[in-house]
Amino acid sequence: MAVTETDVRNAAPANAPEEVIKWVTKVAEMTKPEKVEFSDGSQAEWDRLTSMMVETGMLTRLNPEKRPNCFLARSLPSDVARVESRTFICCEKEEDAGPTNHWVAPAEMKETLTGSKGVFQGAMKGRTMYVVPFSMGPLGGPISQLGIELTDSPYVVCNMRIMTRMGAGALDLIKEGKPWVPAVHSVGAPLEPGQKDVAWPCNDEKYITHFPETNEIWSYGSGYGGNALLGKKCYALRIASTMGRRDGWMAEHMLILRLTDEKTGKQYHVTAAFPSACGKTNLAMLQPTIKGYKVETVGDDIAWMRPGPDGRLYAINPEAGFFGVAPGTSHKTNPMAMEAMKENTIFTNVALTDDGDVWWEGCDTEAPEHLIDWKGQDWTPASGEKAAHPNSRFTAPAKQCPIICPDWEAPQGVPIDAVLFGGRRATNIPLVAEQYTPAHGVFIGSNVSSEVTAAATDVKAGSLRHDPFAMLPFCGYNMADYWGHWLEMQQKLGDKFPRVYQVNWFRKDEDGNFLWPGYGENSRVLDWIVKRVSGQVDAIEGPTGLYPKFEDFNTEGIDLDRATWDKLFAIDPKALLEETKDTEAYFAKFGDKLPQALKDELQALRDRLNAAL
Ligand code: SAT
Ligand code: MN
Repeated sequence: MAVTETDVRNAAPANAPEEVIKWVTKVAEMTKPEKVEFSDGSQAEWDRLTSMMVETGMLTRLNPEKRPNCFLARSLPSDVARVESRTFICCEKEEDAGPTNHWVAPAEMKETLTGSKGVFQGAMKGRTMYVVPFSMGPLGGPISQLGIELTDSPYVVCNMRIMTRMGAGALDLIKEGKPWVPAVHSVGAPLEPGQKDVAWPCNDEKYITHFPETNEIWSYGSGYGGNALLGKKCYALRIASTMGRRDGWMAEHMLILRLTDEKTGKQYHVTAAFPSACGKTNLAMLQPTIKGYKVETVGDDIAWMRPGPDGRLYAINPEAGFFGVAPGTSHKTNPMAMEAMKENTIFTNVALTDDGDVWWEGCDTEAPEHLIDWKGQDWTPASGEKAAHPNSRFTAPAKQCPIICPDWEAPQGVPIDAVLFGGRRATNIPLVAEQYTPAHGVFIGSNVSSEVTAAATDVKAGSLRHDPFAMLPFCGYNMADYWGHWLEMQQKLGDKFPRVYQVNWFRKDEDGNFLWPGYGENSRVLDWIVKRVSGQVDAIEGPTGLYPKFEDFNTEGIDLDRATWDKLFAIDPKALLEETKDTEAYFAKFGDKLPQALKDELQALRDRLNAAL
């Protein structure tokens, strides 16, 4: 029996607005779920759904003594990360999506998705359609935004409960008439009567689609991460970036941290953009190795920033949890993340130990004699394969991080003092460089490139690619217009706009060894940045920006000699001049939309490099 409006009405809580009931009914009539359920975000609901998934084999309950209220999910090998080639921006004009996005006209994509032969027709057959109201940002906050995700995946519901403020409170705000974004998600695996479900339903055909002009999200075929948790990349970055452009704010792929100078009590707030899986979570939870500083985490992935009443730029973390990369995370590299995932956490695609705990490459312990790997197979150290997928993840509540900032839920956000851009660059990009001018700061962001990681399935890991502002797969409109928006925001805020820094933790020597220890030692770089923004030290003019003087850099307790320092800042002007040709070609893709200021900055860089030859 098909779900009717009456069924939806009966399933809906008292605070469900009429327009929501109408919309849910419409989607149910098309996708034909067996039933509809409204999520309230309660513990009872979590307990019920996780128990149900344990029964159906979608989740494994971990040992409650080692990991209370924690679960492990294993996806299909064909569904382990974002799929950029199947991610679409559907606006009326192709040029508004720009050359870095996949574009399909809205009407055409709607036909593919919801037309009479559309993929969503009957997509939820045999499944429950969950109605998941959520807020990105603290409930009712001035920078926060609302949404409702319809999904046929209980795994998504439970992840959304960790990653967003999900449930009754968000629906109350929608009832009050606050705007909200409709987001529809299906794993694309309808069940015929009597058909047995599989542990990880999904479809080989995938569509991750965004309609920025009507603020809609439709996602089909994947149950994994950013493809399916639609509040994250789809809403908080792609849709929100277009909203921000319209309304004078910014949605950025950035962590947010607070650095407190313990001597003076002065607080600084820093945001930092790195491509996916380049250690943003580690930097957000940094344990300073130098004395006198305390770091607290506001967010590890996304920042929404708005000018505040004092003309400064204020940031909130729109998320409520961390969806962090597991491999490489240990008490050595990130003890605070390890603490955050002690309980109430969903692990996806890590390995299972014989005593019901989780394991991954680069965790605290050597590989045990036996594991069940991420594919559900027996594994031994002799297997020769990774036990955990390189993009395996933990979904953990942010409030469980021991150094979560007391103001992480401050509705008005925290004032930003500096913005960092980084990537994985083995050569030629110095440890840290400060912008010459605000426009140079935008040039630095536009010129980010990085060695590709495992966060997307369909880009070649290890290759170097442009990833401007670490937003390449996340900008909901033309990237050149996005650069223009940055320039505009800078102009609007004048000298109150945070200074931009380029950082590179990943530089290697001739033998391929990292020159910089990274992790907690990155506090030394933050220390210099703080000294700069508070006017305590001056800097050296270098070809790519302003560099620290060796004597101003805190080297106490670290074995950093002058020779290594010189290597960390060495520039090969010839090689970089060569690279500017590549930047020029990249910029040329944007045609007339490329802001003149960036052309000028490219020329200025060339002039400085030529002078350094
Ligand atoms: O997009 S995900 O949330 O799956 C992970 C990422 O790319 O940072
Ligand atoms: Mn990310």
